[in-house]
Amino acid sequence: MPTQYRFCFGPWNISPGQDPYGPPTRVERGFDWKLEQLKKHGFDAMMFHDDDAVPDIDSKSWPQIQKEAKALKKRLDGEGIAIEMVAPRLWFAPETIDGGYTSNDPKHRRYAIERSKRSIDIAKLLGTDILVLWLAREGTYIREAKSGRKSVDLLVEAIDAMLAHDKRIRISIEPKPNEPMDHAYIPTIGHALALAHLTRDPKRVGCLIESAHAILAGLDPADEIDFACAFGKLWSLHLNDQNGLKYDQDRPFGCTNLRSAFDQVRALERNGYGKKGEYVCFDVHPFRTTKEEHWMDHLTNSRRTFLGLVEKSRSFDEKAAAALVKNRDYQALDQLVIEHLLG
Ligand code: XUL
Ligand code: MN
Repeated sequence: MPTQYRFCFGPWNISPGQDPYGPPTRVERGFDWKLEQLKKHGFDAMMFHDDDAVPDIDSKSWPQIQKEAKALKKRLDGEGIAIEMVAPRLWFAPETIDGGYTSNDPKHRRYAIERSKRSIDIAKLLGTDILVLWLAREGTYIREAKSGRKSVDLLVEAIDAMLAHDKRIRISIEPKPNEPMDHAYIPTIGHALALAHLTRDPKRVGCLIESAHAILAGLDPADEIDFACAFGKLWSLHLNDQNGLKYDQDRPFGCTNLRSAFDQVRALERNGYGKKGEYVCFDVHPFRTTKEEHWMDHLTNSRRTFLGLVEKSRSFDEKAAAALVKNRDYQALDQLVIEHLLG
């Protein structure tokens, strides 16, 4: 049976256009409007940072957080929208200035672990068993500032604390090689899955692949997908695109390299991604120039491109391709792919 894909994005993906050099170019909209857009455009699920679900989380008591999380769950249930994952935002608070789990300050490491446990409690209330860890500041600006060896131990210690906190939670590590750090400690899927094997329950530690993050690591996102799936560990996905080794661009899926997008879709198809209920999430942002009336186009276009490439993947002449592989005629194979994509 062909997979019926289900689609997801986060509230941060309807962003107002600020960058480090200039202010927003669209008036920031509230959560209600974003949820309305998600529904109106036929997406199935939303992903949340802990403070997307419960704003100003650090200033609130647990009973208050619980009340707001339950209200959010009721509301999304009423709208028929699933919650895909929760991710602790461990890069904004003053306590995470030098990293969360790998901070040199033990008080700050405790903060990061406590906040992660709280995110797990929120995930439970929201009905998802996936906690995503984008390890934003777990790295260094200069390498002498931290010990790489100690940092691995600290990451394992933190993940172990999370696994012990809730027997059902699954942790999806989202690797990224740089930005905001010069060098991150967990830059690739290989690193994430190796780290999983040092934890107390490797079965519950998997990964999330973001196309742009793989490209920033100089890797082919389709290979990262195949690698993660070989371990049965691809539990979530952030499709987007990236124009080379620059800042993290979060461009619409297929925007820069349509052929790479085709290869990613093909990898997802051959591994049956989505058949166990996994969602296809787009971690994309609108171009800064986008007008308010076009504010959802980066998301709907990414889905349209994805579905177009699913068709391209299913109609690819696999027999002809196999014959060319057998004959080691990769020149003709290359052209077969190009002409298939040209249509
Ligand atoms: C950062 C990134 C994040 C994570 C969620 O580059 O991709 O949005 O996906 O914390
Ligand atoms: Mn992401």
